[in-house]
Amino acid sequence: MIHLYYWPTPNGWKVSIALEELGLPYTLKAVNIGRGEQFTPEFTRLSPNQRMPAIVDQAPADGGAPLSLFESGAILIYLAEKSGRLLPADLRGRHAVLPWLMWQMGGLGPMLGQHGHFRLYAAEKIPYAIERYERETRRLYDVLDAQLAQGEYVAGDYSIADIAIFPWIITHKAQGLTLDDWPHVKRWFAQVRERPAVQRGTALGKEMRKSAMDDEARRHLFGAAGTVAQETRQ
Ligand SMILES: N[C@@H](CCC(=O)N[C@@H](CS)C(=O)NCC(=O)O)C(=O)O
Repeated sequence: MIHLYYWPTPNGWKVSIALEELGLPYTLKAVNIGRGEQFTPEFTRLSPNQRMPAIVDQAPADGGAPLSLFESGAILIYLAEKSGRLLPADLRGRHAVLPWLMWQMGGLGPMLGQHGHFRLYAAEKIPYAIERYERETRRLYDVLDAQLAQGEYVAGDYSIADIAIFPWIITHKAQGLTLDDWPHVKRWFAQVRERPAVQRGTALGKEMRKSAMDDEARRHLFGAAGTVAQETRQ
């Protein structure tokens, strides 16, 4: 059994989708990031970066003590290796997938995260920041579109690279983008969205997400600066 520390956001969906795809049994442990549960001492022991997702595998393959992991990319590799699926074992297949996983972790996720923040959530709308991250977001979509022009999935067969990237593409409307600008991404997105495991993974905990971005959530997620700016605006 795997304990999944989770809140329904793109980084959380990567792991819920992978668990559903792999059919691994798991128990949901909600981490309400809008209420600061990522900062508790118990959760910090599992995820020193105080971000979800995290997992604890109660039955790791070596038969040893429960194994805990943070960082969604590392978790995806672990789950793929545990089940021998979604990450090819051969040298070339494996190292076709891993660069795209790292591209998502180091580029697509952080840049879209910043774009979304400055566009939607920042109390002060700073044109320079919005334009800078929108330019980078569009460049990354161009890169993904060029890659998907060459094959059905991101790197060979459907893999943890697709699973890492897909949840961030879900956010395209909130990012003010239309997939019509990237036809190969649009085709791939529609295809991946049809997968039953993807639908189950992204539906996990949907009801928990009802609470809006209120002042308390802003304080936990954006810190004192966000709160001060918000209060000044009122
Ligand atoms: N690189 C990390 C990023 C995780 C991350 O940023 N999670 C966000 C939600 S999508 C979070 O926990 N935010 C809480 C906060 O900002 O305090 C990963 O991929 O696991």
